[in-house]
Amino acid sequence: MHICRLNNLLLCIFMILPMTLLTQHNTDESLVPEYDLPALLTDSHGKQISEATTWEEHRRSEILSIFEQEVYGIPPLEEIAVEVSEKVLERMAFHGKATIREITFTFTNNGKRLDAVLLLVLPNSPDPAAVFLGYNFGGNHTILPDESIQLPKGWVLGGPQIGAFDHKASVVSRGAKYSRWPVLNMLARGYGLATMHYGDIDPDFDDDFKNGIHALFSNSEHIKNGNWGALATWSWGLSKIMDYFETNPLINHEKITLLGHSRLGKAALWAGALDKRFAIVISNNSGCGGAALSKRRFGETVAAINKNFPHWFCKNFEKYNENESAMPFDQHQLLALMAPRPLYIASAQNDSWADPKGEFLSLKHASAVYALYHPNSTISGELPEVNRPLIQGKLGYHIRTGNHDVTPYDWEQFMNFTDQHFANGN
Ligand code: GTR
Repeated sequence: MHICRLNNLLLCIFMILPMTLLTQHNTDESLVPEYDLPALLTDSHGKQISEATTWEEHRRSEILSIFEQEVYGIPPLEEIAVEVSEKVLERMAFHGKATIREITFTFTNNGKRLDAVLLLVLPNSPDPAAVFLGYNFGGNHTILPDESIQLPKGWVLGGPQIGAFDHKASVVSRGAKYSRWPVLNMLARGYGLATMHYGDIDPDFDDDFKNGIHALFSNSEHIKNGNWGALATWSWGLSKIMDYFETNPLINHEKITLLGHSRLGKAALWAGALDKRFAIVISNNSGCGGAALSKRRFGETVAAINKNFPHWFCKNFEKYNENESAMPFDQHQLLALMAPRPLYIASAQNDSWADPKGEFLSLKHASAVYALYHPNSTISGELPEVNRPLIQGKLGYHIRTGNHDVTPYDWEQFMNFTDQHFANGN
């Protein structure tokens, strides 16, 4: 079998494994419990919100702080030093179409240091480029076969399935994930790509909030107590990358599309909620703790995600294990925090663990906030048919055939959506 196909097969098994280990999860629509979604447009004093200004000045921050307190955790207030160094790897990549660079971010604090490497592919054009930004799972070297791209020096997601042995990256996986990052198509449409290995910011295992960027905040009681989970650190890293974009004249920092798949889709949504500089936000198969409504208890539940990944969220989120009905929030409110910026949610038909219908309903309910800005962004129908993208004003959704993954089909829709919004001036 071809090595990439073998990799993909094993990767699917690896991703699916946690689900099969959990016996009690529902994927039967008729067993979804009755649930009440917390109101989006009624504030904590029972006041109705009917204008975009009141949403923005008042209700939005109420919801944001619920998610900080109860789900992802409060970011540290302490500012840490960041130094950025750029290295050109290739000026005439893709037959002269693009330049490939590595940007190293060096974070220092409390005598500790962390390096994180961004791979940046920009079109060779005189105009500042619009850029897709997203974390990758296996290392920057998995995106392109180019031998000058360095391997992550630290922890990577384990397993021979992604060419990583003992949580160390290896050359075996160079270029193995190109299908998830169709750089040539992006360049053909004038876009650049910026991607970083997520483990550079925070390794994805439970070590009691000591490793990665957490270590640089080790004087903070707040961090030590587990109040800033890994998803929030990854989101924090995305904002640091955005700070850098603002200093680079080759990048049009007003045209950054932030996207993420699965756990990295959850991180992208939280980053998009906290940081309004991201012009467009895209979530691919982000599921529980991402786009999907938790109260449906379909596929992955709050208890399951906290059990398998105790380091992802803040400690308060555990209050809702087997107790979703007590949640004073749900994920439609997270999606609404992107308003009025364009937002695209993508699901996959076989990805019941991520609850495609719950992802769609979440977007549909969030559209009530978008409607305060643009009435044509209201979503009122049912789950669209597979492979029939729904574009409604600033909102987009598709459910495609196939498994939990990012495919060329997904990218085609993401680029169409981004083209449309950037051409319209946003
Ligand atoms: C699964 C996890 C999901 C999703 C996925 C991924 O094991 O249960 O929430 O995030 O991993 O990131 O691929």
